[in-house]
Amino acid sequence: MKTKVYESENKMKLDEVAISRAIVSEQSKVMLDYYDLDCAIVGAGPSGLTCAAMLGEEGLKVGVIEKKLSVGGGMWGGGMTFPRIVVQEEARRLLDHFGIKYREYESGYFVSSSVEAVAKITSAACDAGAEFFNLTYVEDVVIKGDNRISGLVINQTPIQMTGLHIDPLTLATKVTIDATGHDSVVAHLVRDKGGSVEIKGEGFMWADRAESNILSHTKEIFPGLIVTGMAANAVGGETRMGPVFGGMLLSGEKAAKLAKSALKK
Ligand code: 48H
Repeated sequence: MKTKVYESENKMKLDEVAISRAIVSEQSKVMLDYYDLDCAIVGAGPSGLTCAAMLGEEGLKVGVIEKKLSVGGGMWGGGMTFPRIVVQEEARRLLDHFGIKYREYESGYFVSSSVEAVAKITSAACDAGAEFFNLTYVEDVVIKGDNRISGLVINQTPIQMTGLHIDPLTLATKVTIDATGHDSVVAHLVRDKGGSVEIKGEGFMWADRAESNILSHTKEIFPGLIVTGMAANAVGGETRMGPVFGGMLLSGEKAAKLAKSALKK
């Protein structure tokens, strides 16, 4: 019987421990470097991803903190699991910017694959140098005497899921973006601990109104904290829009512009 040959003279032999060391060593370097950020984006849905790509393209040090294993937030599922999203004319240039294909349905409704949209915006954010911390959730903020958010308190999602009593770690950030969608988590954290943030709550479905007003709700709501995407509409007391995503992309872009000018100050 012939014995299988697994090794040849010229081929590098893979060492399991070297693989482990490579992962731990590289991630430790990234974490040490990225625990001091220009901008922390909480939530990797469409608005957070767009913001990350745009800020990264400006050469800023951006970390995206996402509590789930996968990025993309509510965009993967399109409408009621049909993996298609609609984008209106105002945001079509952003589909072009990210190289997302689309087809025009009737007049002015541009339809794209939700999977392609998540993949391409994420790819743009990675290419632009944004670093992702997935399976990590924000559980608190750092606010000191200057009454400004200067850091985020983070922990690992599996720790939250298992209810283990393990203390979190803290990272420093000059600007924080709340891109946590309907829950507007960071805004709630600040308000619930006495920060002067007013959260009006999300309204009924009214797509045209929601999409028309989202940019006016995308703003700094507390020193060092900008809200974007569905979080902006939830904080601003605005209506919802269903699976039309132009506003999410435009809001992420505006949040990036606001963060950039805040960083210049
Ligand atoms: C880390 C967290 C935490 C936390 C939550 O919901 P998202 O997709 O957010 P947006 O605003 O970019 O997009 C909204 C859109 O998907 C949507 O829901 C629309 C258009 N709805 C319209 C309608 O009428 O219903 O993504 C938010 C992300 C998610 O991935 C969360 O897991 C993450 O934020 N997140 N990450 N720490 N504490 N809380």
